[in-house]
Amino acid sequence: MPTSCVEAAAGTFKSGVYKIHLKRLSTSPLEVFCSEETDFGGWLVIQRRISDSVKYTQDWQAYKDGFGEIEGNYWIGLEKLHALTSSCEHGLHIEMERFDGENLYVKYTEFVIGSESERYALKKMGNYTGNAGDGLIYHIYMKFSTHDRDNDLYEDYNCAKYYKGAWWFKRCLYSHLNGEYENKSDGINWITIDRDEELKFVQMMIRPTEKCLRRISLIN
Ligand SMILES: [Ca+2]
Repeated sequence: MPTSCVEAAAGTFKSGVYKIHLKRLSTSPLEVFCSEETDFGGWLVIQRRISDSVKYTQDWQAYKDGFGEIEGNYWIGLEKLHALTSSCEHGLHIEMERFDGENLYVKYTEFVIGSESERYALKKMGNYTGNAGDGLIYHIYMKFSTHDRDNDLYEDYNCAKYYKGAWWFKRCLYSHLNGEYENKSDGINWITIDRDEELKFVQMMIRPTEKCLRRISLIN
């Protein structure tokens, strides 16, 4: 059983739903969407926004477990994100599309999400490359916040409640990809593109680094 999209889609090089095995998860094997379209493929989709059909104003338990549809609007779940990114080094790739049709992306060489006792903090991001600007570095070391679990840095203010979503909020944000779909002022936002613009399409994906893949091949 493959442990990543790199292995799962290696035979076909086709995007789609595959099963991978995760030692740390009781829900293993896990069905995941692997994207082969971008950057040599092997990317596992952890979040996607394509329409307003799924609400992202969900609570802590929903963000922990995951919600949505694997081929549509989707959130993989923080527990899986922690298991994946803490077991082996991963990079992060985010694809974004503006309503005028322009495609933008960002890439980070590392992506590590802490455990639930660490409030699923954004622990590592590595180096940035891309053409959308670095809208995530502001959020490093922040804990994850939902409307019912306020872990942001404002004492008397609930960022998740105000921005109707969930993210690694600080005071409050430079990006928020779980924002409301088609909310013009405070929606799905990546501020280094434009503070008052919301995005038509977003897809967050992770992939094991070469270092991780080398280690796996040595163990097996
Ligand atoms: Ca607060």
